[in-house]
Amino acid sequence: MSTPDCLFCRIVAGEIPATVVRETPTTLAFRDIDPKAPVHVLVVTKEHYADVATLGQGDPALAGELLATAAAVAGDEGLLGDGFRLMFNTGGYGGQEVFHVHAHLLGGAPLGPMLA
Ligand code: DGP
Repeated sequence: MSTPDCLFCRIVAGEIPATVVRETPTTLAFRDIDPKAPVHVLVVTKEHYADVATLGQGDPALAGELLATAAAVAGDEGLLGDGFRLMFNTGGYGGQEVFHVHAHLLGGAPLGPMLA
């Protein structure tokens, strides 16, 4: 089910343009509008879940489909050899700004340690 005032639901619905790099029946991958790495793709479920905790508990199979899409995009973008980062900002302390579950797929250059 989609949520009308959710930004990523509107991207999934095609109401807001995005550079889509992969689509499956249940997931969508598109480039981040403000990339933090040479490759920065967001992978979302088409169905609205607020965050990865809600998704993981509510529909673990769908969470797996999101991961499969992220892995496929990593392959498409040539990231499997050198590696990449896949992360879910979750909630206020996690720095989440858009409350529709999304994985950040980052790569294309050394990213450094996550927690320095
Ligand atoms: P987060 O802090 O994890 O909720 O990250 C939200 C990301 O969404 C952030 O990296 C910027 C990206 N973003 C925000 N608005 C848009 C948009 O309209 N289009 C696209 N493609 N990305 C967006």
